[in-house]
Amino acid sequence: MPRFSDEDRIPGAKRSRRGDRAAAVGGGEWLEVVERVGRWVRVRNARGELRVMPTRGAKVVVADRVRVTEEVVVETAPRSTTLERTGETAGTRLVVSNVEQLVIVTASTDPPFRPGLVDRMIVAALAGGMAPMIALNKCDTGMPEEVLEWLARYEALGYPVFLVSAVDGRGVPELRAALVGHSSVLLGHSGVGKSTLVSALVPGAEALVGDLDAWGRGRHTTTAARAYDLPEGGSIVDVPGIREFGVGHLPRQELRRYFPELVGLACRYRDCLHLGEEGCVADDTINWSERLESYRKLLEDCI
Ligand SMILES: Nc1nc2c(ncn2[C@@H]2O[C@H](COP(=O)(O)OP(=O)(O)O)[C@@H](O)[C@H]2O)c(=O)[nH]1
Ligand SMILES: [Mg+2]
Ligand SMILES: [Zn+2]
Repeated sequence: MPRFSDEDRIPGAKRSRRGDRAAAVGGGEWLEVVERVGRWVRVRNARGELRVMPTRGAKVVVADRVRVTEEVVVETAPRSTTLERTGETAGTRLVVSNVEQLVIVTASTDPPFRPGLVDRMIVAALAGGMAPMIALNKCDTGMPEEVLEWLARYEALGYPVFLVSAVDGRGVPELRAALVGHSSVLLGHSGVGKSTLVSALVPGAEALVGDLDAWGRGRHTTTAARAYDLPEGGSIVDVPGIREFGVGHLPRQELRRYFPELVGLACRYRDCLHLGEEGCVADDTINWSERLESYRKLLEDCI
């Protein structure tokens, strides 16, 4: 059994009137899921008070708004955005809901920068209704020219790029400015520094990480997705290191929509999949060949 008290609060928790209004509609209480570990969720009411309850089979993720009667989740509010991933072992999973921005956290060498993974995360963000942005963390350990070139290309596509260090603090004010007033999720390979960044952005977040022990999980590892309030307003969700991040749940005809450079190409056929079909101009038009390769590789897994 998790041990949490009602005094358990997220630093800077803001009162939201949304919950009060909605509860009047369905009966029971509308609560916001701020953390999920296995079959348990930590929820928050409109006054910022936290408590823990079992999901009892309800499919809920962090940032869901749920209606609860007698400590049972009976309804999940429609989601404004969804972040889904497909893995070979786990199938398609919902990672988090209702967040506006997806911050793709990367490092240049530890772990290495992987443009293919960045491409998949951009696709997942756009497909789920989120705005993607990229943070290169660990800039205190160097910024290889090759990685900066990749990032400049992503920036040219319209995705904001932040060069940060969670350790020496560089770039953190700029990143913070992009997060304030919005809900965001940090996503990236394990070890890129997501949890360290959360600590740099949210004073007191570190203290909260240790209490995962209460769920019977190990210390120092992020085993749960968890939402934190920014002191200046807005929230960020830290999710566990994700090993498999596929977008194979997307339909083949839909994938090209999430590659802006493929939209509006003058191919002969309007439903051209840009695989080099007759009259396809993708190879002649796209000068960033790795992105085209990325698209084609992802298309193989699409349904
Ligand atoms: N040099 C350096 N190390 C960092 C930085 N951010 C995180 N780290 C280190 O990288 C390791 C992984 O960080 P963590 O936050 O657990 O990564 P996560 O798995 O993405 O949550 C830890 O040893 C951190 O101390 C940074 O900006 N610079
Ligand atoms: Mg972590
Ligand atoms: Zn084409």
